[in-house]
Amino acid sequence: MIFSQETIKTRKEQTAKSLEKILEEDEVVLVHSGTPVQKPGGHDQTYYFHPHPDYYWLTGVRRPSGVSAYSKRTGWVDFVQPITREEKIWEGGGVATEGSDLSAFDAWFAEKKFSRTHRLGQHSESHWMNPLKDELNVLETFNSIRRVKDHEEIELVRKLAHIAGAGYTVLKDFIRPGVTEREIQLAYEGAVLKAGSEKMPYDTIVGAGTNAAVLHAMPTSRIVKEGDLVLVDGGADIGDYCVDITRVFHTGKGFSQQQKNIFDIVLKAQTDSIAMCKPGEQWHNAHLASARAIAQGLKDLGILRTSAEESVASGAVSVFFPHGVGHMVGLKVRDVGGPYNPYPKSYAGARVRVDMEMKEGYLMTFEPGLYFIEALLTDQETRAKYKDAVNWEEAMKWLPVGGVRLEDDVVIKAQGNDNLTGFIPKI
Ligand SMILES: [Mn+2]
Repeated sequence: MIFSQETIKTRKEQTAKSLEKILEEDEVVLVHSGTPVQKPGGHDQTYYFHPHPDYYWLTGVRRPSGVSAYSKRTGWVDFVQPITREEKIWEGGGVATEGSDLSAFDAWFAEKKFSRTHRLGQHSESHWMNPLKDELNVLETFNSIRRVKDHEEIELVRKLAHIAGAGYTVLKDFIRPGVTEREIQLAYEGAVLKAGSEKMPYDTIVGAGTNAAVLHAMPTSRIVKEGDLVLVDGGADIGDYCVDITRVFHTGKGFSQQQKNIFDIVLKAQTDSIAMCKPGEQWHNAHLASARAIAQGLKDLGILRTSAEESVASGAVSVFFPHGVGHMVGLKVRDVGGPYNPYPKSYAGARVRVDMEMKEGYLMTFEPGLYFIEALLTDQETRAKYKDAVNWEEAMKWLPVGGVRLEDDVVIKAQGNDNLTGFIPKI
């Protein structure tokens, strides 16, 4: 168990207090762990099991099939799958967890005769009993607590930041002309796994030269050339908790003037958004702060023709900064990001999926980026839309830079945000 019993107890008490306000006397909330997914044609093989984050956060238990039930009448009642004989033989046992035997659940549930059941976590389709809007109410009550990270969560992520830091330290010397993107991936992942990461929280992104402009660049056999900028977006993971970090590297002799110009703009975009993001602030204002810095920088370089304000208002800046400035991170790389929002609004031309007010204790990534994406710069529709706002001829000259993204994981605080990954050098 990563989290102490005391922390788990606090989480349950806090959740119960909030659920009490919205539940009727005989309603129940069931939080499900989920079941492993079988590999197609894999017979007895399953994909690596991740307990549903809602269940894991609440219980600290990683076993499949568990159910935590809450009602005003019963308080929290846990049902867990006992460790089987097969598990002991094939997998070496596992950690026994507290709770009633799962086989007693059906009888318990029938006996309580709850008037309504709300289900959270991963459960089978046949368990779906309530209209969606009821689920959302319970889910939002639950997630509003989960969004605020507790002390043990923050300390775990801080530890992960140092583990990832070991990987970035190795890359500083490793990235030289002649190595491939794949070798960079292996060097990074090898270092963080050695340093204590259990697995990678997401596919490590490595982009050299123009590949740095590929937002989700998967490492290829491309060989790093003298003067290439290399972008690496890699994390570290313990118990599904993670960090999400992006840095850029040069090949040993420093950045070219063009690369440095773009780097400086992105660094300012990140600093500006982190500085203005306080409890009570809307997250989309952090996005706008970064967009403004990028728009101003591109105006100064003669790549955008319109003023920073105009480029943000028209969305022209999104030709170079096409994604949102960040997301909630912690328990998985996309942690509970905000109330269910199927129709995200656009800000500065980019769809910003996380759109909510910041609270003390939220853990957010700040990852502004500035890219020269050939597909976008040559797209006829984009060119027509921002015809006069962009100096297209000038923009094309910057294609070899690829792109720069800088990403850190920051705890929002009333007095000075806590950048957990900020100690990892930016250059
Ligand atoms: Mn990210």
